[in-house]
Amino acid sequence: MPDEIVSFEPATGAELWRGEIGDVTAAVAIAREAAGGWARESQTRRIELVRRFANQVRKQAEPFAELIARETGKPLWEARTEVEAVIGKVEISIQAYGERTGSKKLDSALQGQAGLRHKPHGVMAVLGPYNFPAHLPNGHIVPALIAGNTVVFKPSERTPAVGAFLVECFHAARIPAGVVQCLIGGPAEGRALVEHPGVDGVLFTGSARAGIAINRRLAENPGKIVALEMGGNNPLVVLETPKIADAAVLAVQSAFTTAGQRCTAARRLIVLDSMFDRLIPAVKALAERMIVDEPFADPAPYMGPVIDNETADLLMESFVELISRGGTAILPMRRPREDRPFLTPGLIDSTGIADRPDIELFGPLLQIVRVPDLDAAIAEANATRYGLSASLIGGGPDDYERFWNEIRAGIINWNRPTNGASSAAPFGGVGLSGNHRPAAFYAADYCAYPVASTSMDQPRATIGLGLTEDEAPAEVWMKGSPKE
Ligand code: UN1
Repeated sequence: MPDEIVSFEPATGAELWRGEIGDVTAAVAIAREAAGGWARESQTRRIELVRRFANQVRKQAEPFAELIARETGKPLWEARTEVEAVIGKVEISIQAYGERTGSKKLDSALQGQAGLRHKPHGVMAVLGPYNFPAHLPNGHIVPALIAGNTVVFKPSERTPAVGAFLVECFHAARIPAGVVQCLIGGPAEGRALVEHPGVDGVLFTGSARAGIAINRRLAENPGKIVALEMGGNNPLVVLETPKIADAAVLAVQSAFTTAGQRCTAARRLIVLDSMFDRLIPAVKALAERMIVDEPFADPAPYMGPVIDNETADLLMESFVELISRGGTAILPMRRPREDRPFLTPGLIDSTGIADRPDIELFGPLLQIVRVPDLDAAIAEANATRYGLSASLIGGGPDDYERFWNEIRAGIINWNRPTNGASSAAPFGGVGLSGNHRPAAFYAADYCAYPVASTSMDQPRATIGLGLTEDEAPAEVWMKGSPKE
């Protein structure tokens, strides 16, 4: 077993970072040790500290963005938006904590007081993805800290440098080292962390396969809270619209932003037969114009490489596989450099494929499915075990109303992309996309549990019924029982 994790820049293949694999048991022990003190800190103090964290990130915004761009391969302009999202998360999470899990008085018919307050779970394990190596784990870490939990964060083994940088920003804000830790490791450390009895909750963002494995491992631990943010096979339906150029832009933005490595990326462009000949050439022309290059290139690229060569190999194989099953290449996906994971956007008409595989192909590959009408479009859009995001383009308000009612997904948009979901809204889906613990604005919900209380200053109690009147022992215990 290697005792180090090494990360390489996808764009160049150069080694970027290496670090020793962490000790799961030691990290959990430290987090447990810190948990009591952190939970007892005043709410005001915890909020002050996470605000200070936001300032730290702001101070380091440019080196942070450069590191994200290097380690993921995403364009620098996009890495900068990720850093902004990390900063923005703090105020949103403070507001969400108050709205979703604050304390309140409850109406009480009885004397005394009734109230609702929330408590932290204790030690939270956060398992991060590589596509947003800072923003998505941060979306678990910040709400967890505000609620009073301590955190052991294991970044993806493909993006450990960004994970370590993020945690250094928390420490630079003087959040104690034991309150949030970065645990470097691969799948074995992830498993050990999930199963560790000292961990009270597991907050995961990644593939459905890994999420299901976590769920299985915790099947006999119903007491651990588990939040799974998984993938999608997201549909983008295009009905009649005169705005062809805009529809094409929405399609390529939805499918190819972050080289298609977004859980919310459109995977299936479901288009009316009557729109096909107008829309598809426009989508193709736009996709052909997209610059694919290293993150710091000038002119700036739309897409960088995918995360590694193995992933690029798999995507190229998937493209070929779809063609061999009856798909028609509209724009073949290409790999301009054999040794690096750059991929140009691919478009396949998959209408002719009999059993289209319902899988998440995590890269710049968009399948097109032709349908005769809205009924068929909705049926096709729902033909997936996932249910994260879905968009409708064109049509009228009644079409959107129907689409909204009949589509099974946690994000349903009209004339907007499938991706770019707001941090100020709940973020999650149905089916294989999650376990009904939406993140973003609702992350507060899984970071604390509700405690209902009734209270009085003094014990004061009487029993009004069912007692003898004169304090004599009762002679009849049960109706009909023989008297002695
Ligand atoms: C996306 O749109 O692709 O804060 C991800 C969050 C969400 C993530 C969105 N805004 O969790």
